[in-house]
Amino acid sequence: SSSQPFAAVDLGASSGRVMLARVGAGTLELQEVHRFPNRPVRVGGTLHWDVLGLYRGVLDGLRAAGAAAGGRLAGVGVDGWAVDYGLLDARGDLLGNPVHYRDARTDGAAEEVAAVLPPKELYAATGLQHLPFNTVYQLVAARDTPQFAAARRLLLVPDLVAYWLTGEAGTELTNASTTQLVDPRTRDWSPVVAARLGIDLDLFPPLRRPGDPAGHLLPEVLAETGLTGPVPVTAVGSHDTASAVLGVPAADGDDFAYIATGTWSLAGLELDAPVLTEASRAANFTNELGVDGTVRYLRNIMGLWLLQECLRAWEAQGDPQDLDALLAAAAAAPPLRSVVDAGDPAFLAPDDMPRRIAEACARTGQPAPRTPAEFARCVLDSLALAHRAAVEQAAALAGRTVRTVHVVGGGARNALLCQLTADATGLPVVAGPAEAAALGNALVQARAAGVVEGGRAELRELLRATQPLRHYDPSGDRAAWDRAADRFHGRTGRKEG
Ligand code: ADP
Ligand code: LRH
Repeated sequence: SSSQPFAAVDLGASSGRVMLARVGAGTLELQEVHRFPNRPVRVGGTLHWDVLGLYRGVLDGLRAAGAAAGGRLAGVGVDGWAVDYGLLDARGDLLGNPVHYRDARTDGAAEEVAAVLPPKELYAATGLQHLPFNTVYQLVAARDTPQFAAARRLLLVPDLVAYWLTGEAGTELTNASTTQLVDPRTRDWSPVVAARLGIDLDLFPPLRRPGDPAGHLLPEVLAETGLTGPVPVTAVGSHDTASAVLGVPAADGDDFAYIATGTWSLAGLELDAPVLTEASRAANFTNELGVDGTVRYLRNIMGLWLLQECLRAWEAQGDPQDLDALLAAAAAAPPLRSVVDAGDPAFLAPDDMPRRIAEACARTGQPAPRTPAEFARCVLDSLALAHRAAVEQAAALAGRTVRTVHVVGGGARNALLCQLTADATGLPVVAGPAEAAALGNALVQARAAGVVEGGRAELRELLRATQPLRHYDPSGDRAAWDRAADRFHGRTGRKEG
């Protein structure tokens, strides 16, 4: 048929990938052409992203995409994790490696900010949940450094990659909304917040929106990747979660919640307008901006990071685990034996995760898991409970009803997590696509290129028609989940509304 090849670059906290999407009327085929690990590096006491290593992976991926598509690409889009940035000097050269949001440099920054802009006012102006690593806190932590003094420009990570590919600098709106410097009502910078915090908004290149043109691959990039120009680059929902939410295969008119689960679980609703109430702030829900004028009303949950870090610890101790076998054993382990608060900042930094989980269980008077299978079960039960709390509270705070839960991202491949999420919420779960972010990325490009037409409903219809999905009905012991939810909320004080 007359489908067109688009490359979606998707940079996750655990891996980067370049996906080739062939898109046409009624056609959407996704092929993984290159995946590369994203391994942070601690040096000089600071945890960094290896951003040149990632860019190398992007170039290799574009070469592979071109090879798979016969040397020609109809477009490229870049999305990635939120909040982090690189600084450029007056010549446009990168000043140092971007710092990882899990680095400890932001310790104490929230208190510093609160002293000049109280949390209630900051929330009323930006609608952003408190996360200790929001870009504003990173900027407060960085602003007295010599590097910052030399900075003339700040580029969020996906925008930095797009800048290297094209030579053109912009700030894509969905990811800009995670800086805590954007007003979700105007969908533009908040000059008031920036002024109060002494942050110079001129550091940010001009805003662009998903679907806006973002330049063309530079000659040096064409040479490096073997591609034939011109290859347009299009701004997509450059926050990976914004692209993933567009990639949710909901039917038109569905009352749905989504859970984008990978390194993080981002659980919530798609809304037309932000919820900026004090109850919403107290429950720590965020109003990030989505594609096509939407608001992503959600809460960050620690996610499969808990499992990733357990696996890393066991490997370092000479006890590497096979994920499939581990999940099979976890499915057979006793349910709801002990649960931890998957929102607890104690789990944020990289460290010995099994030890921290065992400590959290001991602190709350529960038996500590002993075997890898018991740890995995504890993590997945805890995530399912946190998913339930976020879905229920988001619905209550936004005054909405939820009838279906869509699980997208790498966690959609985890059948046990999907089933436990159905059991805990008491709602049917539709799982997939696992690469929702890449699909959302490609769909925005294809629409901008005129290859597909329509709004979210039409784009999602194409997803439903083409992507394999799995269905999970709630099963198991409802009363046991209700009791666990009560215990869990009682302990963490997170039950709101
Ligand atoms: P990120 O974008 O944050 O890097 P992903 O969306 O790629 O994360 O999700 C990665 C996670 O998905 C892994 O940590 C793992 O727990 C889970 N995952 C990936 N593949 C599978 C699989 N085949 N079975 C079970 N879980 C999987
Ligand atoms: C997921 C994600 C999430 C952010 C976090 C920093 O990859 O973008 O939405 O909160 O990374």
